[in-house]
Amino acid sequence: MARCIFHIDLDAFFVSVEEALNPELKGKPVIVGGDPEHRGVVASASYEARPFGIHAGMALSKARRLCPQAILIRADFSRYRDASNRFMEILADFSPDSEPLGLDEVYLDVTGCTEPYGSARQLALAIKARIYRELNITASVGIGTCKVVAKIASALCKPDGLLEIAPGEEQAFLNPLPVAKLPGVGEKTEQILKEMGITTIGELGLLSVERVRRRLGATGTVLHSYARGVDDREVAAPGEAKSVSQERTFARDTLDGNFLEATLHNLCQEVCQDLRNQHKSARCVAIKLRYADFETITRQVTLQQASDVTRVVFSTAQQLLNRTLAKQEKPVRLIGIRASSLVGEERQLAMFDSGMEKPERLDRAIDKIRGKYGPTAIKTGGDV
Ligand code: DCP
Ligand code: CA
Repeated sequence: MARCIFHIDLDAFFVSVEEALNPELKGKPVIVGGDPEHRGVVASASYEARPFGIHAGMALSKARRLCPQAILIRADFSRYRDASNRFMEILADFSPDSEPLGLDEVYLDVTGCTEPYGSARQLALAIKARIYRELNITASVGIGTCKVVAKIASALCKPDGLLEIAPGEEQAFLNPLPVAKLPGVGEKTEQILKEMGITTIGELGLLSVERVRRRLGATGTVLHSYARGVDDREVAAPGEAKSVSQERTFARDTLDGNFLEATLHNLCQEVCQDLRNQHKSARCVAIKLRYADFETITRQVTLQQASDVTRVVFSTAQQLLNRTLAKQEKPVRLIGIRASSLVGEERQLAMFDSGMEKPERLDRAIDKIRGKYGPTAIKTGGDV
């Protein structure tokens, strides 16, 4: 099922907090910044100040030259922190899955939460209305099936906006936009892309990923995926991972089942070791395949019992892989494994406890060796 992700960003945040406290400021060019006598810079500019060319990061002295009538307010962070806390509390009433990106910006995964409101759009309107009622601040909301689309959408509809990109519309939405709209493309990257003849997101997506990677390294691979509307990152507060995953992109697309299986085995070992390090077990195991044409599929099963055992997770993943390969003969460019529905370890197993099953003992012995000598020190063969 397609995910439904909101990116919610408060408009002119510092300025809006000041305006809520002092409504006389509304409708006027207002700047919140540091100390003008000490080379302060603009932190936030009201939408009325922006047509003068004023933006965050600009020297206050310059902002004053551009718009002498602008009202300048010294930043008071305790106010903004309070407003931010209230903003986050409001969002928690709508979905448990939120990921703050700063004081005034949040991803909210509302997959499965929209029904009581009628639609994603109605839910977004309800959130905006609640924020406005309680904080007297407008928010802009981007709606998409992945983070990158939601984030770009919210930026495009500011201020007080709402922009929904329906499932399947991602590519058409992204294609005509300038590459600089992609999160992660700064001036330097924009310049490099320009030298490659690329100015729009659509053009970036059409390049071969190899070419982009050669010029921009690992970042290039990620940007290329985003440009194709492919972004599997989940919404999770830092330190609260809901899943553990690993994936590999191949240098060359492959149809070789044995090779895919061997790669999957290595990935399972890494994922299970992560689980054990975090003292977690997983109830769900999913594999992901991305084909040469970028079609991406995931196949998931629920285990009878939560597990962190490599052999258990691998044999499940292996079955999923074989079933998928039997149905579809298309070259694969990426394979991934994800363990989710994590539960804490019910029983803390002592190393080499006599009651331990053989595969568990083996995993723990490997963890110990890897802990000592590094992750590449040992790998079990494919038949373990
Ligand atoms: N901020 C800052 N210095 C910057 C950029 C931002 O202190 N260079 C602070 C002030 C902003 C807040 O972070 O109010 C949020 O940053 P945003 O980039 O979201 O900017 P605004 O909320 O001010 O405006 P917008 O309506 O464009 O989101
Ligand atoms: Ca903002």
